[in-house]
Amino acid sequence: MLPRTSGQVTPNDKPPSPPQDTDKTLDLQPDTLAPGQQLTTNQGVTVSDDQNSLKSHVRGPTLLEDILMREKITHFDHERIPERVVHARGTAAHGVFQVYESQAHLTMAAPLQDPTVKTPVFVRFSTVAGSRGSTDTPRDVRGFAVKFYTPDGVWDLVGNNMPVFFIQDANKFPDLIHAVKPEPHNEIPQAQSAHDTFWDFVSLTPESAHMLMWVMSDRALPRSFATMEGFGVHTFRLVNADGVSRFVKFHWKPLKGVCSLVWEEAQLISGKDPDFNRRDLWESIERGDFPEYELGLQVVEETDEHKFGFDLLDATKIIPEEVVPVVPVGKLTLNRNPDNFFAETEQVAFHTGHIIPGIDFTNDPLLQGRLFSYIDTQLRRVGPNFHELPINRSLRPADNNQRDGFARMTINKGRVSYFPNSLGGGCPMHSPAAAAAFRSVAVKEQPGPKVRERSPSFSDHFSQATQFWNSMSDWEKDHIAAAFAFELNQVVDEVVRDRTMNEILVNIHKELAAMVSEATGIAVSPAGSPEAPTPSAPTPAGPLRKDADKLRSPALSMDKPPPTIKGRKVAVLLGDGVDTGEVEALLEALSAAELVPETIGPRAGAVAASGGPMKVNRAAPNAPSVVYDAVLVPTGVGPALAAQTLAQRFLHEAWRHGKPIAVASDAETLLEASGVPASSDGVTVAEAAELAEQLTTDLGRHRFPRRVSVLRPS
Ligand code: HDE
Repeated sequence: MLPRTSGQVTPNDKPPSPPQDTDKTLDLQPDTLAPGQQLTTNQGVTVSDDQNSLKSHVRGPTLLEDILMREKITHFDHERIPERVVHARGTAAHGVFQVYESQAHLTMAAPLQDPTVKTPVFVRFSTVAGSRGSTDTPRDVRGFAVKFYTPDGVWDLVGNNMPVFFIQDANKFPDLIHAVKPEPHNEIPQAQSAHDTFWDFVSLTPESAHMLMWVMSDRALPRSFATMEGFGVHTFRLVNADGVSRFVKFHWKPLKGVCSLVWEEAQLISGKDPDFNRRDLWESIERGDFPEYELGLQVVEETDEHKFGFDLLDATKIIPEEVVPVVPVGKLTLNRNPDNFFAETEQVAFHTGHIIPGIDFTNDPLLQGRLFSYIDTQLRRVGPNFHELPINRSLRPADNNQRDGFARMTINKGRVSYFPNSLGGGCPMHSPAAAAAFRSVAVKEQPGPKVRERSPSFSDHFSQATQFWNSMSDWEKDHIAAAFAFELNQVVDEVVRDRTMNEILVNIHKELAAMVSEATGIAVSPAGSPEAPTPSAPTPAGPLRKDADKLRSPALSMDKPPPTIKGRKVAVLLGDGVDTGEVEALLEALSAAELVPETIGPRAGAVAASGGPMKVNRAAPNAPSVVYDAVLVPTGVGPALAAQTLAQRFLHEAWRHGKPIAVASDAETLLEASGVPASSDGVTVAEAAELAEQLTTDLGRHRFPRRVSVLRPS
């Protein structure tokens, strides 16, 4: 290891929660500091008084001499680093990755070799558009960035929860982001695409049609980071020890299945608990319910590169799973929360260019631009020695002739900082023969003139958007159409609204266009969709694919029951008069089903139960229904709650958002008062003994999304 000059830090005496020592955890320990007994300055001098500044007399002015106050306040003044220009809002966790079987036939990548090896990882999830302090649940793409600390160096797989992107060429990224971020004159709206500039840009950019379908679907509203997929998006390469290269798409499949919120719920959560996803991740790890994902590979032989009808280098396209199956090769487990948000989550620096032997790039022009952008942003945001920060540093010590720069920590010995040299014995020397050295795949590039052009193989912008629509269930289509309608109804400019309808939506599907037209009042032009390329678009679409209407990929639909409901939160509404035995049995049954029940009382503290005071977890005004997955009302509280507007709203919202509801027979009046039809799917009125079981069964469906028409709100 390189010598660490860690100043005043002492080994962390607080065990990580839960104890999970990976090589990276051990590597972080010398830099991890638990609070000590005595307050010191940054120079290690003991502080006598940290509450009062130094003054000329007791009511006099503060003295410039006050080194203690000046050190404290100037450090405070410099506490912030620039937030990420995109993906500013995020949260992260430590974990491990373990391959099921060696993939040496495909790749030399260290984490994919030995099933007995656990590779430490740090994973950061994020939203894209909002600032660092924005809410967790806007309609947005989620980042899914994984840093693998391998013996061959750091590998970053910087992906999203959607497998495609808005644009095909990195040169357009600043335009896309300027369009989606708050508008520059008034910095409104925060963390939303529902405004004129975003729709102006995308309606002029038909290549974004496929991505728009993903963003307008409930995929943009994950229930939990543990219930969303991850994708490397671009086609990468896997390279084996013989130098054979194959194309690959990386997938993360959550073992809890893919589950989302519904839009109205997501909006309410933004106010009630803006840290909803962050809290969920933190709490689930603290209680030992570790989020797990399988790494899946879609591998394509080089000889098959051109057999798909679209270009593998085009990041607006998926390879449907039905065409090339996603093969699960290993498991990622997130098992430890960071000790310090800033030092770890904020300072972690991902870069698509951080790869290791066994992985390589393709010519995807979006990926090529990212290779430039990420290192550039880290230099600006964290500084030239970002790689030395504990969270970023490689387990394999960096050893080269790069020197100096702000906040350099490594103390490089000797007089030699160049290569070749003889004064340093030629060290550190490069390794032309070492098997583990990184070498770019010797791809044969086609000769030709330099051009600023898009390949014609990138011009089919609508077929896969149509395929997405075709693959949805009825309620998913409703939610997508309602999302487009919501966004377009926030757009003021009539030209932008009309162009989105008549140059984008009608080309995706006439049914979608009709549904959005009905909800927005934007007329579908009688001329129909333009078969010719859009004249106003800088990257016009090619001719529409004639068989697009037949394309389907069932894997795209979220209309599937999740494989497990472990960790779902159940609200148990209590009040004075509940039966102690009944409530205890219910809570036990819910916990036995691996659910997380929380009792809610009319006030903090306890309710008067039959067996004496019964403590509640939360008070009703602090416990909105939107942060729970299901509701249970035991015997004895329904009649009193029926008269309370807070309780009525709780039940009604849970019902509107499709959540399972189970109430004791005496709570039917509460359902009535709340406007919840007792006959709805997923609503149970039963004897207490049956409530927990029925609720558990219904949670197996996640939600009952057909209860309310989101296109025609009641
Ligand atoms: Fe990023 N992106 N991106 N991006 N991206 C950043 O890097 C960029 C793109 C993604 O948790 C920035 O450290 C360009 C696609 C994630 O720290 C920046 C282009 C995908 C994260 C940047 C893209 C992503 C970022 C801002 C178009 C999915 C958060 C701060 C060519 C495959 C990582 C930073 C974290 C962050 C540039 C498009 C994923 C500026 C130029 C496509 C998950 O470098």
